[in-house]
Amino acid sequence: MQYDLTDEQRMLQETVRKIAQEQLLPGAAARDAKNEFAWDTVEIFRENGLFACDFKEEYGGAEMGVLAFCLAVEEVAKVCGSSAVILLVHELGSMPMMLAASPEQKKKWFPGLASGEHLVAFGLTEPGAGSDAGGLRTKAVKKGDKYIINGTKQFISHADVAQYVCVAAQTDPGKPAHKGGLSIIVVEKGAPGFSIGKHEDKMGIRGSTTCELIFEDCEVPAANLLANEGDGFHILMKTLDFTRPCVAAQALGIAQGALDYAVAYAKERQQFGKPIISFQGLNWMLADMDTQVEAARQMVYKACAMFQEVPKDLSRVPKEAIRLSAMSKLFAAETAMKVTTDAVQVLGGYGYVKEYPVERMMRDAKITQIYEGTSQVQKMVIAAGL
Ligand code: COS
Repeated sequence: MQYDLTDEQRMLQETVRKIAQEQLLPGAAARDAKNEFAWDTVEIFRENGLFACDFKEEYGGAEMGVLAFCLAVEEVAKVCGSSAVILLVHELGSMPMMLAASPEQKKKWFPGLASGEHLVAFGLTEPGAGSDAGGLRTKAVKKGDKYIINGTKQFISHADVAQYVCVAAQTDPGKPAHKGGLSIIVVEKGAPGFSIGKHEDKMGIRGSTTCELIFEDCEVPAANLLANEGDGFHILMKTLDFTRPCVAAQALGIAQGALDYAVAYAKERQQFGKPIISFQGLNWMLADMDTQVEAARQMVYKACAMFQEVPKDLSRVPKEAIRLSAMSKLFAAETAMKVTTDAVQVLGGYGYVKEYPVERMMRDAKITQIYEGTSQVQKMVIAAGL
């Protein structure tokens, strides 16, 4: 396992940094204020081939791996947390397919996903099942060559704009979730009986939509089942193991963006006749922020390096990789919240108003402690490995 960046990864990092600074930064505040899905970001990602990063070349992907993908997420998140979510959800929604779809299914779904023509969402959470992933109640019953799905999903990012949603459902309610009770079925936009319910009005990442999904006798071809009936819980857990470092990369980017802004501000802002960065109380705070961000980066890159290859047998994902995935998400998310809060403090009154970006960054950081497993769930995963 190696996590020094290759020349190819550094080139991608520099390219995405330029795209983020020149094309995403100018609209970041407006995306937050508008509170609508950021199609302008999708266009920029499509034009620059960023959705392709982690797809295999045979499907039109760039096959650069999850570390490269996370470098892109980090650069985007430095300037716009909402735009970073658009990349993240694409990876999260595609991951069950990457891990468990058949070659025929991949051939059908991946070219449109790699180009970004189609978007995809991940349908796990329900009103009664968030941290308790196995407690979901949506049901899918096989009838002939179709599944009939009934239930409600909640807090699903981008399901309103996605072509596909990977939906987790009970296919054998008599069995516990992790012993064959759940399956993952790909529901396509426009499937009869599938509709979008309420849209959430969120604290942060407001350029990304989050909504409720309603399935009322929704009919889906049985051919859209991933792997075998009953494999669902395992696919879900593996998906989250693979994608938590990506959320960690978003948290890392938000934290670095806030730190950079706070340092630049502290050099300019004069009080008591000198720049505030010359006061030890403040520059020690910046030193702590810098140290935390760098520690988060090392964890995120190391976790990503462990997930560069998808093993053919998913039960062989090393325990060490699961541990690092959860640790990187936990540490980077906690760092993002701490560093953005401190960045607001460095800017004082200016930090508390919307004219300056650290206020938005602090709101955007909060979700990284919650989605794809709360910080408390990451501790459960880490503790389970001890
Ligand atoms: N990899 C492989 N196996 C795993 C696993 C993983 N990451 N996590 C759990 N398992 C296995 C366990 O080893 C256990 O198997 P055995 O019964 O054979 O020992 C089985 O799955 C059940 O494990 P456990 O009893 O710990 O499951 P729980 O449902 O109680 O909780 C957590 C597991 C909390 C880790 C899981 O439910 C989780 O990740 N929840 C958070 C979900 C989430 O992120 N939600 C956010 C929405 S998605 S945006």
